[in-house]
Amino acid sequence: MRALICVDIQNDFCPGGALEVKDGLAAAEVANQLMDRFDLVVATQDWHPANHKSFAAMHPWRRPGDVIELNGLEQILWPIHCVQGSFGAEFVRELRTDAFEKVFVKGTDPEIDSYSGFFDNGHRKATGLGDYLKEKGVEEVYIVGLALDVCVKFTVLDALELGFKTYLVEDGCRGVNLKPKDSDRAVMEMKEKGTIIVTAAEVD
Ligand code: VGL
Ligand code: ZN
Repeated sequence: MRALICVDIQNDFCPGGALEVKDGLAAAEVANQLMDRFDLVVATQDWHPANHKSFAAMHPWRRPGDVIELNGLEQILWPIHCVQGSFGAEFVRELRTDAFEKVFVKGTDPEIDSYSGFFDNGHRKATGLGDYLKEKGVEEVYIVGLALDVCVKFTVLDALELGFKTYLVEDGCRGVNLKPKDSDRAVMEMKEKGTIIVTAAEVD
């Protein structure tokens, strides 16, 4: 049993959004193409309360891109994005959301960020995605979405740690690249840790 995990393909991560990723809509296109090849399709959704402490605006004098310590963890500060119920938090219109068997929200606790679709950044709480996939008998996961160097990367690394055979569909991802080479570095790290890097055309 194999599953496709669509990570954070939301308006705020696409061009025009609050935390836009260059060519982000390409992730929706590739995800749509792949869905029919999978037994199970799930999604993650970045879903922050308006007072989430990953937002630079919650900290006097701080700017997006600054790094602070938040409850014992290093935290990059972001623009306000993916606020629960807002347009920016919705999946992009192009995405075939009807194919999602289940959606897992993350980043709901204002005190801790959650890049991975499986756990928060402190590995304190699970979203339920890991148990859900195991209950369904999933052994292999294919991951697409946004942003390659943030939430996709951490979702991939947790999938490996949970024992899934993990594939990154590289052309179905785009990165934020706060630093120019972040996406390249992220792919290298995922590969070194055992991720199989494929293109959508290689998924049968
Ligand atoms: C993400 C930064 C903050 C992502 C989410 O989905 O990659 N990045 N929140
Ligand atoms: Zn976020």
